[in-house]
Amino acid sequence: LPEMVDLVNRYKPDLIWSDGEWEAPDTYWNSTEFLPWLYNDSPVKDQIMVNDRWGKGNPCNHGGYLTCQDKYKPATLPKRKWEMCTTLDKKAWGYCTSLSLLFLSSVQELIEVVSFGGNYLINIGPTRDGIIPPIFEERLHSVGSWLSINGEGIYASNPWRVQMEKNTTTKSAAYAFFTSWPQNGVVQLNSPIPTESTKVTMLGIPKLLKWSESSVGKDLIIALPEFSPNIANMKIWVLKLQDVH
Ligand SMILES: *[C@@H]1O[C@H](CO)[C@@H](O)[C@H](O)[C@H]1NC(C)=O
Ligand SMILES: CC(=O)N[C@H]1CO[C@H](CO)[C@@H](O)[C@@H]1O
Repeated sequence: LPEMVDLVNRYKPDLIWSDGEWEAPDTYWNSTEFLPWLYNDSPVKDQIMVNDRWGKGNPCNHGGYLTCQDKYKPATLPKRKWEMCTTLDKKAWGYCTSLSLLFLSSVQELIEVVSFGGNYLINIGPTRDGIIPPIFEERLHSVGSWLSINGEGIYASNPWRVQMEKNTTTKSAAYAFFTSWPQNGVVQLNSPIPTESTKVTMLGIPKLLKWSESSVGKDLIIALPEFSPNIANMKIWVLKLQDVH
């Protein structure tokens, strides 16, 4: 408890990610003393955020936001803010010399998590002397360069009414993410309902795309640009749909 109080007073964190709670109840860990102090009297009481691992039985029940178990991914839209915490090395949270099961890209998982209203935490293990190996650096940079073009559909977005077509929405637009370029150059979406003022663009490309509504099934049919742009070397493109229901 004194160490936790010291950490907070000294470093004034925005977020505390507690772990290892399963060994004992929250009363044993003194979480029941620490958390009230943190939220009521600490120097970070107005901005602090915590996860849900503060004692046996807490995860998925109590907490600032829910992490449940590692690599947790809900099947339906959760009522509360949640987080998927996962690793770039499929097998390890710490640095492991074999690195044999490295994920090629995290962007697809990122958009799935965000479409369900989650936060995405990617763990990488630094080496024993504190270095982030270049292979991890490359993976993180590639997520960053994809976000520099497509982040508009990720940051400050809220889950849309439909998740399976992987849409998120801000106040003014819905975003549709797709991961394979259709051979006929046409994307067909059956959830968004267009209006007379609907505008469709692809993030990273300035011009408006042509769209129409199919007579059968009322699908929104969108003509993609003639060539598939190589957006940040990643085969995940984002359509921005303005004025759809
Ligand atoms: C909880 O706080 C008490 C009183 O400060 C202390 O004796 C005990 O070691 C703390 N428990 C843990 C697990 O840190
Ligand atoms: C989880 C969720 O919202 N699923 C919905 C996704 O969209 C399909 C079809 O539009 C619905 O049937 C699902 O319920």
